Amino acid sequence: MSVILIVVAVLAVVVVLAVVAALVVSQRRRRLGLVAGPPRAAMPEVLVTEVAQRPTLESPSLEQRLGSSRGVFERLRSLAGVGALGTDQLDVVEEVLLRSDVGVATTQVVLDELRANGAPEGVAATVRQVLLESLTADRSVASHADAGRVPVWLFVGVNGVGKTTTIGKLAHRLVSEGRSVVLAAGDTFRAAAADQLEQWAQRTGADIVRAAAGADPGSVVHDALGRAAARGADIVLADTAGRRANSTNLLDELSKVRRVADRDPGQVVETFMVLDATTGQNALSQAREFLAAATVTGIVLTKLDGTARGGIVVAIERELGIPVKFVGVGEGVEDLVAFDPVAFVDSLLAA
Ligand SMILES: Nc1nc2c(ncn2[C@@H]2O[C@H](COP(=O)(O)OP(=O)(O)O)[C@@H](O)[C@H]2O)c(=O)[nH]1
Ligand SMILES: [Mg+2]
Repeated sequence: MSVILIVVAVLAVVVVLAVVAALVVSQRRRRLGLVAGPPRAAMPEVLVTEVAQRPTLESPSLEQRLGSSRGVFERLRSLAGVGALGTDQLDVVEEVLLRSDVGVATTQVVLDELRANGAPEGVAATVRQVLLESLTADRSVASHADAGRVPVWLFVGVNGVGKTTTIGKLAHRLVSEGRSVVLAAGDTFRAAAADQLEQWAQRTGADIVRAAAGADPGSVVHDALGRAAARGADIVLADTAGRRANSTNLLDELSKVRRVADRDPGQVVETFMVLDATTGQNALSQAREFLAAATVTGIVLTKLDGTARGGIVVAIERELGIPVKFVGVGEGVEDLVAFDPVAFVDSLLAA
């Protein structure tokens, strides 16, 4: 019995000594920085909440993309609802609308409405209603041709507005819907233009027909149609040059490309004029030049993310009488949206 007690006592002493030795060693290592210190204190609750509210990695909302334009409307959003507006308030409305580039005509309609009926539900609600009433065009996009023909979307517009990028984004959209797409590198002004389109083809899985710099753009489009017909492709997206020695040459060239694209087996079902929203009212004068040469069926307004003057959408549609069908809101492949007036107007005006 006593032997057992002695053994237990010895074991106990050994265990205690081992624990003490371990503690001493670990203290020393910690002092030497060999082991991580105790876990940091938990974040204060306020910080943790902030972290949880940080934007996710998903693509930003339209409201975020149009943040600069939305900022211009801030003063207008804060005007409360009243039966009749004072001169100061009407001045604010006028200034905001003109700064946003919706144009003089639409601004006048809003002011007339506010003078006549006040703003019982708030100034933003009245502006929303007037803007929506002026954005009623048919925005449907044709993607089918007559039997046996290949539908063509033709893209025109001056250099740098975003034609090639828009074609890339649309190719991505069409390919992900399961369509087979052929890109025609009709901007033969510089080799880099076809290289840029080729990168989009590789990125999106679209097919591409290109030729050397200086080649006839009509023949590139012709070859693309031949390829599309032979392979039973669903659609051809044709890029064009945005510059020539002079604008008469450019417009002549576009008419020629269009004639080729519309000849059997091709059929032009949409001609998109691409305009850069950051050029504001200049986009309108550019557009008028192109309208003379091409039968434009829709506008793609790019770079709305890069301007505070997003109201230009309203002015362009009103002045040109051509529907805005897509808007560009960034440089990424997903950054093109079908233009939806309600989503657009709400992203500027909703509280
Ligand atoms: N921020 C922004 N940049 C754009 C948008 N669309 C095109 N871009 C940029 O505008 C520049 C010119 O585009 P590009 O497609 O080469 O124009 P093109 O000369 O008309 O073919 C490029 O740097 C594009 O990334 C857009 O919606 N938002
Ligand atoms: Mg280009």
